[in-house]
Amino acid sequence: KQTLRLVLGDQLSLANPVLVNADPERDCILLAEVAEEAGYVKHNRHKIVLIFSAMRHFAEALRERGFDVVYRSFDEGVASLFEAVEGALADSGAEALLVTAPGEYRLLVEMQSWGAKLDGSVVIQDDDRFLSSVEDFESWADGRKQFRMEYFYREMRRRYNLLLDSDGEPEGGKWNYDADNRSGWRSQVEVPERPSVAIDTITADVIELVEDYFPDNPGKLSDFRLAVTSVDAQAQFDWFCHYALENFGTYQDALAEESPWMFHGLISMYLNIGLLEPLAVCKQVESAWREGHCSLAGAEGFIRQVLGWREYVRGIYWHAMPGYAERNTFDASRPLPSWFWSGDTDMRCLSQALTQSLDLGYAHHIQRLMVIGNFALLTGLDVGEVCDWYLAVYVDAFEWVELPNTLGMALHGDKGLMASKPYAASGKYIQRQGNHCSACRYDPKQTTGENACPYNSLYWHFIDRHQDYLTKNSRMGLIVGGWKKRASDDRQAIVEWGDRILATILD
Ligand code: DLZ
Ligand code: SF4
Repeated sequence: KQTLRLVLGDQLSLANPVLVNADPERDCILLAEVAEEAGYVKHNRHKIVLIFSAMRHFAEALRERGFDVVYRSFDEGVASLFEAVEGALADSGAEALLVTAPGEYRLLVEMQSWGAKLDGSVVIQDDDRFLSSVEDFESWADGRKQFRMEYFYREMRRRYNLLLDSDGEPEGGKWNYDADNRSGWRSQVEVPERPSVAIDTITADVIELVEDYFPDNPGKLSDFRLAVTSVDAQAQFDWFCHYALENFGTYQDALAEESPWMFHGLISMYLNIGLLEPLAVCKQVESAWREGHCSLAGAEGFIRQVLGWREYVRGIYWHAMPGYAERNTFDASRPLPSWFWSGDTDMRCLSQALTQSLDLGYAHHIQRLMVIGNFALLTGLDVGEVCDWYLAVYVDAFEWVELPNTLGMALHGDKGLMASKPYAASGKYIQRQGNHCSACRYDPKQTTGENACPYNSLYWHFIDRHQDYLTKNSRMGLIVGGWKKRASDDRQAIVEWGDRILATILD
């Protein structure tokens, strides 16, 4: 064979640029389950099963297309992608290696060193499966003092002609329907039951393997229910469009006791590993709206996430790496409490968000941002540790998407490069958005005292200790002003209670 084409565990689509021009006669394709990728954080077992099983199914699909596929399974003990490549080059006699640029900076740097270490040539191709290339984002960013997702998103809407009327203006006359997409949850409607994906023998084998090799990683595999092929992922997405999209927008920001996934799409993991394509899902949702299956606000909310935020965070990542990972606006350095790995806390909202994250590898946006992330922001947990936790725990987490969302958006570690204000909130916000508080031992209306919701004193503690910084933020200045006007006795009592919470809650 002439060329070895390496396909990574999150590049499983036929649109992957290394496969587009592949020739079964001349080329050989390599997929490898390796210790280094499976071990650089304590990945959720759902994530490992998803990736390994999807890799194995994809290898089968390539073989059915006539390709010569080299597949290294985890129990062969291959240490790294480099080792797998070295072996496959020697075995196949190929002279060149072709790979699509990886989604993580650490792996790109590593791959850039391969050429010098191997006999053959190494070509790293751009990943064109995104709707905004790294260069597109750079030219958008060039000369802007501040980045705002909203403006990036509007350009993307125009560029891809999504939700535009015949004059090229936004449908309904507005670009942004966020205000219609943030109802609180009081069990207003029934949450539809999600169909499970059948587990075939390939997935069953992988589950067994992962249970053997990763006994200490989080993830309750008896609940594994993810699609591992593009056909099944599409069927899950079709189900969403039929049964959940109708309520998706309204309850996008809601927090529910009774369901871990509410009306959410649950497709980020499929988009991120290549089983679904971003433009196709946006178009399908636009059609659903045009056919009357959901509100304009709901369709806009969905498309904003995929066409806007998802592309924007990737742009920020490649724009700001490698220094980005080291940023830490508030010098947050408290160690992650051990219960982040068990969910064992009396704070009901937080316990539920942590538990489902660990058990299922999934939590929706508001749980990640306003329950877990907000807690980490208010208590000043170590930015690096929190980022590693998110990278490990979620099935859809790859650094290009995880780092800007965690370090930038949730922890404001980048001084607002990513989002215009810190997403700090008290228990009042969590109470408004959902029904956890009525099942909680704490009271969201109290700020001090044994029954007070910890988020309340922690919120003011955060405002107080970072007032000099926050006062300069146009969206936080008023809050700081209001805090300073409160009677000093009140402030002192709240800060002292916050100190006590910090001293006791973070074991
Ligand atoms: C996340 C992951 C895991 C758990 N295992 C593998 C693997 O064994 N082989 C592989 O090719 N990819 C794996 N991945 C995905 C890679 O880590 C991913 O390609 C990089 O993080 C770049 O986004
Ligand atoms: Fe969460 Fe506070 Fe409500 Fe309890 S009272 S569920 S800790 S917001």
